[in-house]
Amino acid sequence: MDRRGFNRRVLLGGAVMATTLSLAPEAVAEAAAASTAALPRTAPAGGEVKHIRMYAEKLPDGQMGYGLEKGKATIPGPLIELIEGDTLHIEFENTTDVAVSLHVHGLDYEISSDGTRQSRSHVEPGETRTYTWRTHAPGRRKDGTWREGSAGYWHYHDHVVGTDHGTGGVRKGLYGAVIVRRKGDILPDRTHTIVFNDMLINNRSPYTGPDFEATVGDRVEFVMITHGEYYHTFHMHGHRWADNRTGLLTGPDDPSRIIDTKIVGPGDSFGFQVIAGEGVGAGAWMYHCHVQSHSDMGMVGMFLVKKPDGTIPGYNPHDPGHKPHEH
Ligand SMILES: [Cu+2]
Repeated sequence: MDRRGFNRRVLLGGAVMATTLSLAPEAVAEAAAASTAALPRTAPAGGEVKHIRMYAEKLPDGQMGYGLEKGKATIPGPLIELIEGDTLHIEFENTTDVAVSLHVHGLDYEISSDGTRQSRSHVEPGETRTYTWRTHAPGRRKDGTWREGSAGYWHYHDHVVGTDHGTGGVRKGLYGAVIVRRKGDILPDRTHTIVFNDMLINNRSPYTGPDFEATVGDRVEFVMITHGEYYHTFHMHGHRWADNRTGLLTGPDDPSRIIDTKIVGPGDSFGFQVIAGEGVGAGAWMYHCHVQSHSDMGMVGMFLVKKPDGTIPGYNPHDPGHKPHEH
């Protein structure tokens, strides 16, 4: 925990204790318990200039991926996290034998970082190009109107493999998640990326997950992206979220709808955080596309929420329970 988070926690803890004196005994006990619970960490102010290297690679199975190190490309590509005000320079090397690119949604970039053939911002085989992504905090324009900030659950993908829209690159796995946070946003314990790409999840074979592990009480964040030809309904069992920028309610008066399904289409992205097993406990909680024929064809994975002792009630890892069953 950073010093800022620690100070905040101490101050809030003290405030809670001070106000408990005039409350009923059960309220005092509850407040005391709350004061000992760790408050979530929050995003600090942005404004940093960051540099990373990124590679586009062909994978042994014929798919393609982005990676931060040579030989370590993954599908989805690396999760990129920024805070409003940050700038990211990506020195991008194409190790493949076809032209590739990096095109991002939601962030600020000049046309030279568009990642398209049409703007000559793609990268030929063996070549390197620096893409620059900028972000900004919300604020008032000179004309008095309000300008949104960059914060959101966004994504990047190839825009040139196969066609001038990157249809071949996206199909083969050239995509990944970008999170831009706002100062003060709650930080998760970990983040997972789920991509519905045509009828597959993260380009894996049907019925092979991906599965994600957590322990009851963990604050887990999901970024959900859709690519390909189809519309889907993302659904997670046992957990809900707010249909807003962060997936979290900002307070008792936040009017955001609480949902556990979301209709998604190609190019979409959203994200949310859950407290693993909150109110429902440990379990092998399915997430899947809720279009029935899609889930039946294997668009399903598991959110494996363990008890503190590491066990998951009713779950046998050798029988994952999400393989097709005949009835
Ligand atoms: Cu679907």
